[in-house]
Amino acid sequence: MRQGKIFKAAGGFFSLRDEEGVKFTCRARGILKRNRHTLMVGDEVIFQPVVEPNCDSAGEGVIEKVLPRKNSLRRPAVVNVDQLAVVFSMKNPLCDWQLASRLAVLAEREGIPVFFCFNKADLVTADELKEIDILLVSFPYTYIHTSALTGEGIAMLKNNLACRCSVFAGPSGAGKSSLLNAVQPKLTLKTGTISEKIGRGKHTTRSVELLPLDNGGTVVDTPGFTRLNFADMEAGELAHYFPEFADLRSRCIFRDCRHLDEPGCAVRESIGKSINPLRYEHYRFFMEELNRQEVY
Ligand SMILES: Nc1nc2c(ncn2[C@@H]2O[C@H](COP(=O)(O)OP(=O)(O)OP(=O)(O)O)[C@@H](O)[C@H]2O)c(=O)[nH]1
Ligand SMILES: [Zn+2]
Repeated sequence: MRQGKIFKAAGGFFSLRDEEGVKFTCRARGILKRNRHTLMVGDEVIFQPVVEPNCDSAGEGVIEKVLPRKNSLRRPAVVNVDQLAVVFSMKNPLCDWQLASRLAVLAEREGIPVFFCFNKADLVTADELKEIDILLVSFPYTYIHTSALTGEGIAMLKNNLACRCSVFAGPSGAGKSSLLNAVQPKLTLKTGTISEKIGRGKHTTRSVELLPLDNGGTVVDTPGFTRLNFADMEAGELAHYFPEFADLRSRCIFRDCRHLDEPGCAVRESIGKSINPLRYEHYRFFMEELNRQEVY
């Protein structure tokens, strides 16, 4: 028996790398299927090699057991994620700050650390950059400026990705694939606008795959999106996913304060101080959305 990690799943076959990085193509043992245990990209598994690999082809094997997961993302469907790299562009397209908060909430819910990557730094003036930074500083997350075009920030980004599994997410056209190509040119991911990608006859949706970096990290590039919903989240959970509320929540007069219109709300009293008004606006917007979800 050997241990491996699934890096790709398609049509009932799972591609995995063992601890030495050797590739195997495996099927799942029947019992796993009967128990409806869905194997996912990122799963650590115990497998039995059946055919050893040679220089032309991967080995073959059977997956016997799945090890416990530390977290799981729904979109993209990946498990055991170490961090979420949220990529936005400073311009073309402009940053959708609400979408940035939304992605952060979804990651917080899974306990996945987030960092922001603000790309296309080459397209903004010094004044525009200053405005972006004022907003960024109020987000309780680390961030870097990058340009896939000039190489700014790429070394720092690469350092950030070493020895862990990072999922890249963000709107279409922000430059996720371009950044990953800049980090490791041999990845040769497709880049361009959606119409360019379609025009070249390429698929815009890619299957989820863990891509290995030469610094020991793995990355998952995901197709861009513009809308994401909170699925099965309850309104009462939301405040827990705004880390800047953490120290304040216990100071609200009402224990079940939802930080909306209740008197003596420490969160609301901190708006404009430790809480950025825009972040609070996102909180209110998401609360309304979750309350609507609960009614229907
Ligand atoms: N000026 C400039 N253009 C960039 C930069 N990074 C990417 N681009 C361009 O932006 C467009 C979109 O880049 P992609 O890397 O395909 O964006 P993506 O986020 O992977 O997009 P999807 O695959 O649709 O989600 C391409 O035309 C890139 O050449 C950058 O740092 N500066
Ligand atoms: Zn409150």
